This record gives sequence, C-alpha cells and structure tokens, in this order.
Amino acid sequence: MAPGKFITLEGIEGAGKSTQLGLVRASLEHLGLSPVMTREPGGAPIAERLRRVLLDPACQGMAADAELLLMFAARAEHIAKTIRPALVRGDWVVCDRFTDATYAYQGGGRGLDPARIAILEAFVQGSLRPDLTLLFDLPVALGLERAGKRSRPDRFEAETASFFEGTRAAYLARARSEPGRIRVIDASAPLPVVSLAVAAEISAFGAAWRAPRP
Ligand code: T5A
Repeated sequence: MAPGKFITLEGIEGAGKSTQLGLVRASLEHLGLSPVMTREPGGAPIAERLRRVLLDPACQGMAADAELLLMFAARAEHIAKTIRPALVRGDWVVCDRFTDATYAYQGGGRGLDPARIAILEAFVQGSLRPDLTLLFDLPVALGLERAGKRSRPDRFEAETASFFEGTRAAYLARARSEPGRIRVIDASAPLPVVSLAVAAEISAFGAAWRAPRP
C-alpha cells in the first residue's frame, strides 16, 4: 500500500486556517479520500495536555528553550500516536500547524537559532516532512484584528505586533526557500476568494497523486 500524504496549514494568528479546514477536508473527500484531521500543538491525548500548558496565559514568561522543547515533545507524541500510523495505513493527514510554525514562532518570533530547531526536527521527525503546506499570509494588523475578537486571548495571542512581524517574516522566508512545497495564499482577500484558492491548491495536489500511475 502506498503511504498517505501529509498536508499542513500555516499562518499567523487570525490568518483563517481553522476557517478553511472544512473546505480542505471536503476537497479531499471529493477525490474519494477520508483524511485524518488533526492539529498542533496537540493531536493526541498527551500532546493535547501539553497544548494546555503551552497556551495557558498563566505560563507567561516560560523560557524560550522550554517552549521549544515542549512543542517538540508534543510533536513526538503526535507523530507516534496519530500521524505516522495514519500515513502507514495509507491515509492522508491534514494538520493545522506543524514544524513550520516552530521555525516561525520560536525562530522568527522568539529569536531562537533555526539551526537548533533543525536539530530537534531531525531528532523527532526523522525524514517526516509535509508533502504540501498552505501558508495563509496576511498583514499582522489584520490577523490580530480578526483574532482579537476572542474574549480570552491565549499565551501566544497576547504577544506583541513585533513578535508576529518576526513570525510572518520567517514563514515567508521558508516559503521562498521551498516554493514547491509551501504554497502562499493571500489570506487578506474576502472569504470566498480565499476559499477558491484553497480548493484549487488542494484539488491540483490531490488529483496529481490520485491519478492512475502508468
Ligand atoms: N505554535 C504552534 C507555536 O508557537 N509553535 C508551534 O510549533 C506550533 C505548532 C496554537 C498556538 O501555538 C503556536 C501558534 C499558535 O499561537 P491555536 O489556537 O491553534 O494556537 O491558534 P491558531 O492556529 O493561530 O488559531 P487562530 O484561530 O488564531 O487562527 P486561524 O485558525 O488561522 O484563524 P480562524 O480561521 O479562526 O479565523 C479567525 C477569524 O477571522 C475570520 C474567521 O471567521 C474568524 O472570526 N476570517 C475571515 N474574515 C474575513 N475574511 C477572511 N478571508 C477570513 N478568514 C477567516
């Protein structure tokens, strides 16, 4: 059996990833697939417990290295319990955030050295990398305005605009370095326009892999 494919969604706060997840699922189901939908941090019982610590506003002031290691601890659990078993079964996996978020938030936002993140990436993931990543890009002010409608901001949503400028810049730098994998979607556009772009990307990627091989 062919291994499944791994699709991730990325972007700064309020970029609209969660809003588009249903459409991603529907586009894949249209191709006859039953994708496993998951998220980070989280996606497995112990990883979800680590997520609560990572997002808890009461944990403000956590050391950047501790935050980085907890992200990868949650990821190790998520890969072992959810992602790898699904891919081995031949299922497709759609994940709301993955390691590009670590390069963006802990690298671009917190200022940690990407070379150290790469060491943990290799240690925790081996050769596992997403096959396709949709990066929802929009100006920081607009993302924060959209996310700001929530009553109780989590630990990351409480960060400054300059933190998210660093995060966005790191995301865009990764997209420039891996244009084949990371597809940038203009998330500042009205919802129907973003949805059309998402459906086009997913359909093109899905159809290419679902097409009968000679
Ligand atoms: N994190 C995560 C790290 O620091 N390192 C890591 O390695 C990982 C994996 C996770 C946090 O963890 C951090 C990053 C995050 O801060 P989360 O709750 O999962 O926390 O946070 P987000 O994934 O950022 O979720 P958000 O809900 O903030 O962002 P979304 O999902 O991108 O935004 P969404 O879809 O909820 O949309 C926000 C609002 O905008 C509207 C929606 O209706 C909604 O009200 N909207 C639009 N409005 C107008 N036009 C459009 N095109 C719109 N699209 C959406």
